Amino acid sequence: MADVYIALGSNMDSPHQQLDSALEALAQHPNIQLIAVSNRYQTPPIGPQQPDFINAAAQLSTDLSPLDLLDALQAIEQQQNRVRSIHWGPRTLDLDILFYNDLVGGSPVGDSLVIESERLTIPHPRIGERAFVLVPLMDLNPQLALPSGETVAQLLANCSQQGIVKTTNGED
Ligand code: A4P
Ligand code: MG
Repeated sequence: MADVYIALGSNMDSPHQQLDSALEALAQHPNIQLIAVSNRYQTPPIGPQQPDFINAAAQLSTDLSPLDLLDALQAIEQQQNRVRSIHWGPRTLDLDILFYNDLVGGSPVGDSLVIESERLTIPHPRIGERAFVLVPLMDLNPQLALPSGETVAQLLANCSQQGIVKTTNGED
């Protein structure tokens, strides 16, 4: 089994509903258990000019390999009409794997797996510089660490949180 943290983001077509549907799809997946979900945050866009995002993070337990989990997340993105066009541009749903920690008998084996393959980089390469990822992760586990040893809490202390606002998952 693995203890996994993912990022959820949307800035098109009712972002809160996009996150609701994604979380429902994750919870219903036979190989995925949804352990915890962070607060949701409205965040200014990084990249081209576009609407603000709604971002959140979730902790999952799964027996899927990292690549099988990526397939599962991309299938959920596809179900929700994700169209890949502009790099870093607007999207109905983005699901990224942040950390993937192997567990044996329920206990952590160590820090996150480190993977650098064509389809997958874990930990996600831009965690350290993105408050829209770190702020939701803080809700779940401030002690998660990059291979450098820097924790989510330490990384966030060096990041601007300007414009990030906690929201309720009500109206868009
Ligand atoms: N890929 C490699 N590693 C991973 C991983 N750990 N998790 C590959 C998921 N996918 C991973 O992703 C492109 C390819 O990355 C995938 O096919 C997979 O094989 P994508 O989702 O199709 O493309 P993308 O999301 O446009 O690119 P990327 O680089 O993932 O963008 P980011 O870094 O996720 O940025 N501003 C705010 N405020 N909030 C946001 O959520 N998001 C982005 C997207 C830009 N600005 C934002 C936000
Ligand atoms: Mg992505």
